[in-house]
Amino acid sequence: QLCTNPPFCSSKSNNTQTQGFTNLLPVPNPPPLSSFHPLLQISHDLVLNDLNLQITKERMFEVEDVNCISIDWSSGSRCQYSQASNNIRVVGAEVAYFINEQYGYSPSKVHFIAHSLGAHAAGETGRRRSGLGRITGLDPAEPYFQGTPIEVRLDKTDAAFVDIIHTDSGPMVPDLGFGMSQAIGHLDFYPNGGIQMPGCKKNLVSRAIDIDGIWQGTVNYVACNHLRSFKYYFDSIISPDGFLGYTCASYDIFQTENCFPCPNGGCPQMGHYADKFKDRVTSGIQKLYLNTGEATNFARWRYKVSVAISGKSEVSGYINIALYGAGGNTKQYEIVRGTLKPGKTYANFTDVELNVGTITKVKFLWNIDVVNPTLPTLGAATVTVQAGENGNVYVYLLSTLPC
Ligand SMILES: [Ca+2]
Repeated sequence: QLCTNPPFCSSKSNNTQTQGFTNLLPVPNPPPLSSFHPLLQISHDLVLNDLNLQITKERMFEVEDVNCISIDWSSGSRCQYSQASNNIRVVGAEVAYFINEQYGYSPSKVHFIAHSLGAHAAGETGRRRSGLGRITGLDPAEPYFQGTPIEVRLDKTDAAFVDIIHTDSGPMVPDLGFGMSQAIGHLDFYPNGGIQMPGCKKNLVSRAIDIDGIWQGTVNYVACNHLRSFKYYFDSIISPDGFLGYTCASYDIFQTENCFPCPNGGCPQMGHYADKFKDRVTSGIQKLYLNTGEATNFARWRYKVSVAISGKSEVSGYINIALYGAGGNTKQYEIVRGTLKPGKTYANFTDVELNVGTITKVKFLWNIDVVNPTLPTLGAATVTVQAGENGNVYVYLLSTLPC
């Protein structure tokens, strides 16, 4: 059941170099590049394919000078899940051998970006070859791994830095959540709560009761949530200040209360730039929450917007705002809808589609639901905007409200 196809090895300066996997030859002069990113993937028709890996490499080359190696073990993964999950031991052993014997790179310069079962194969490599620099686990597979000893699965002892993106962490049966919910790395990101991703339909409820049946059944099932972890990583490569993760006790609390703004030490970023935070990881930081968009580009930036209004009578309507700054202007986002009462402050978090930077202007829009012949007016409004990234506060006073 071993991989028979060669991996695809390339670097920015030599995008066509290829080499077989099971019959490796020593590389006499490996390019002296800054680091080395093997992409260890699960090649499953509906999960990740060669095109995904090709475009990931090309995007990586836009931002840094690295060697990329894609490891194709599709012939070991396109079988019963129980067999595929055992095959990761062999894949992990072969890749450990490859790093040890063939390339002569310091393991500390190796970064695995590994999806699903591939994440545990990367963990197996790290168990056999200590000193790996980094493993990024993209929605590591749950069945046969969640709740197991650390020798069995990916964990934070497998590399100097282990970061995880959870995107399909609902239960496997019956909700077909393929990914682990357990936090297993130095930093575990749960975008959108980690279970249901915006832009994805809900996972089908499976009628199969055993995992092998479900795995085989995925030919009829598009693993949208499971694949999102990869897509977020892909977008993060070109978002050097996006995808900030906020430490919080749960996603519900993140949505409604004050796990905001980032503390003085800053927030770690989900995805490619997570390792900028590796020297600041403490035991109090592990589970991180953030929201994303529902389609590419998925990066979002979080602001808290508070609107205090005065006036004589309450009205029914809504308030929208748009932010303007050096980084551009955002679309309109709704802050409150319903009964607007004078004297009350309405606050909401909003995740906008660009990093506004220093805010220079806030566009404030409000409307009432019904035409009222008595022309109700709201009085002065104070709009306060706080940026999640640095806690900076911007206050705007409107002397009169449009009506
Ligand atoms: Ca491990």
